[in-house]
Amino acid sequence: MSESIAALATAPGMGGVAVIRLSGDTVYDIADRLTKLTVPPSQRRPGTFAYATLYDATGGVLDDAILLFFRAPHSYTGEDTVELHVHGGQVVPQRVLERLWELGARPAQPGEFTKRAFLNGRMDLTQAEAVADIIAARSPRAERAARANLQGRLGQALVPLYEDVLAHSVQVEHLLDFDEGELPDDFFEAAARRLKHLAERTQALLATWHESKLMREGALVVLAGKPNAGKSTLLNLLLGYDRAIVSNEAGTTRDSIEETFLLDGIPIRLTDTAGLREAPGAVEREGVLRTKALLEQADVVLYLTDGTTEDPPPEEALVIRTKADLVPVASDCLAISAQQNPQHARETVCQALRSALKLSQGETAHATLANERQLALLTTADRALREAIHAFNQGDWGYVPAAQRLRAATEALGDILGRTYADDLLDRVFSTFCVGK
Ligand SMILES: Nc1nc2c(ncn2[C@@H]2O[C@H](COP(=O)(O)OP(=O)(O)OP(=O)(O)O)[C@@H](O)[C@H]2O)c(=O)[nH]1
Ligand SMILES: [Mg+2]
Repeated sequence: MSESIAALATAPGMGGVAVIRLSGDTVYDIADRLTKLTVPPSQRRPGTFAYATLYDATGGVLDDAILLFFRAPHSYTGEDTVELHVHGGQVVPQRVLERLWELGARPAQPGEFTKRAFLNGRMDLTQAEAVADIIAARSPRAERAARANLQGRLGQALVPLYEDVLAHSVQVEHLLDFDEGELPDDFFEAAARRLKHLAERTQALLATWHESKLMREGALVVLAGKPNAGKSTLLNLLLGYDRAIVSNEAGTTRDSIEETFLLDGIPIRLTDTAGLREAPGAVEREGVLRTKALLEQADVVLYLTDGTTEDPPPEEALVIRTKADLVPVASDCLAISAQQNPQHARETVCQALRSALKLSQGETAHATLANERQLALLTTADRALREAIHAFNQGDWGYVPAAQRLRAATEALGDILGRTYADDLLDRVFSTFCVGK
């Protein structure tokens, strides 16, 4: 028995149409009682729709709506599903939902429709997570990566890996029953060699995390330097509009300013700061303190210097010489003139950022890890594989620990896909979803 659940699937608020999704065993009884159609919903063919008036308990009209009919297992959740397209706004969707509670449905938990899709075998756990990622995507590139995972790209990389590790694990368990004398001479060496290939595959997948994380969380890029170095000018240039005040007065920017722009689909949180100096006033001094705190958090510090002062840049900062039109520049440094050649300045800085952030050129065509859960489990699997290799390299007395590490690796890989799961894992995964998805 699967309780019937309902929720608003569209964003609440003003809108032409609101979609209410209803899924579970009793949705056709509910839909029959909600409408007075001559051919009631329960008699309709799946994949069709009907225009219907919806009624409250006293026979009063709630709304007129379009109803879409789905039958298990051919629906998103894999259960009987009715979708109601009602008028949007503050009142109608709420009243229709209240009527559905009267008729026996209950409010869906966040992500519960997708959780049911997973439990009914409509998708693996990486695909379920990809649904939330599509909704959360902040750039078209992040959306494309999530869509690829929804279509199963990560699963397609993981399933064969899981099955190969499982096959090794089963084989090793089986051989535990034998005497060492009965094993082929090079057995341990050969096993270690085969596992090494598997570990290479886990490591290749682990390496996709860097870019994936940047795609979802973006990078913090801090513009720092002495007052008047041209930080705010560069911020405006990169954003493409005049966000910060620019003036030849030193100490113009006092509070930090953060705005986001997309670089190859990666959200760059660009932060302009108060120029670093022994500030004369209390406000500017506070600004300088904030700048110093930001330098600690930055993924990349762009340290701007206009060549008029000798100022040692902070460690690991990317130094950019500004105002190249005014003061001659040594040929070996990264130099820009935002005033004379803004196009070139912008491209130079973007190129420097690409290499500092180690962004690969072009679209990601391979499977990528999508979140910390997947990363933690794959790291566990990778470590277990390497420990198994190490154990095999110890010869026969490493045999039992190797078998145990292979079991651990299999389990971790299976957990990523949701082959095995505990309820609290599912709660954690789906609680981050929107209600109605
Ligand atoms: N000639 C020339 N002047 C520039 C260039 N870039 C910036 N400036 C000028 O330098 C002055 C300072 O620029 P800002 O961008 O305000 O400098 P800042 O680093 O933000 O300064 P503070 O906010 O005071 O720390 C302004 O008068 C700009 O017009 C450039 O490439 N060439
Ligand atoms: Mg400034």
